[in-house]
Amino acid sequence: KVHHTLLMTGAAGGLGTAMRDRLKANCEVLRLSDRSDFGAARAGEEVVLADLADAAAVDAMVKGVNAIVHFGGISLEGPFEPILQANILGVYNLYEAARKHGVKRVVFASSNHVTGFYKQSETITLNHPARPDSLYGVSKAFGEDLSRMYFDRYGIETACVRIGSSFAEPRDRRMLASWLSFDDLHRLVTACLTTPVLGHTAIFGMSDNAVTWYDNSAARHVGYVPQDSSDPFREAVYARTPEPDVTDPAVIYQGGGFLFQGEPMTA
Ligand code: NAI
Ligand code: 15L
Repeated sequence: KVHHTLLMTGAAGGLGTAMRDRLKANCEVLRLSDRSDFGAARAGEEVVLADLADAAAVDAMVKGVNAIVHFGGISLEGPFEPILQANILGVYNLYEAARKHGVKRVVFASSNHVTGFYKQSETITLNHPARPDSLYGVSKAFGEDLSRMYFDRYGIETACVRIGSSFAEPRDRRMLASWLSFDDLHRLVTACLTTPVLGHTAIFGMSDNAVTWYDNSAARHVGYVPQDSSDPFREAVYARTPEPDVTDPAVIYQGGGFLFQGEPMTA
């Protein structure tokens, strides 16, 4: 166990719930946080409720931890104000607290929506510029840039994990390319927490899917080796979902349906 006390934000959410028990293997004490109540601490846990927009609460949440897995925030496209509070002000508060309290490593849950305006016919590398598909995607791009500044200025290492679609199973045809199993997510977070020199890096978070839009070769130093694949789900997903309309932007672009949330597109 590399870290004594590990903080996981977003503990009440989907990934927080899935990672709660798994991350116990990575630390002596797992501190869990969310703004929503998710019940009492279990053995080996601490619970600190905090709204990410509240700098004082975030400071108290971060004080005394050795590393952070940051899942907390708005996880879908929607009105700007909550995104601003949770994902922009919130990530600033988190890094300020990390700087003040000497936390040296963060795993930041970024998103495939940072690059959602690349086409599904393209395989993108980590050197491709961001092309966010939504205000949500822009907020994650902000977190990626902010964390780079905190690395360059203060030496806080961060892996910006551009999670594809992390659910129990791939739900549709798009997720056959973007799916990240919970076990692979845990492998990826573990690699980010334990690789000797992380630096500042982005890394796409996907399982070993046959169809993929993502090339992680610029992040080999992280040592992430996925062991699951969406491939065994392919036939069942094809059988229960309609033939894709290849003129539909949700099928053309990697971000899928996120392009259609918010104000309608004009182009
Ligand atoms: P989720 O929406 O289920 O969980 C997010 C949690 O953050 C919620 O429990 C919510 O209460 C908390 N939260 C929201 N605003 C907050 C605030 N202002 N202060 C404190 N807590 C706040 O999302 P999920 O699926 O668990 O995702 C976790 C993280 O991973 C999110 O940052 C999301 O953007 C990112 N991600 C997830 C993907 C997935 O496939 N599940 C894909 C790409 C990124
Ligand atoms: C995300 O960023 C969301 O947080 C998640 O709920 C999924 O919608 C995922 O992307 C996706 O693209 O499938």
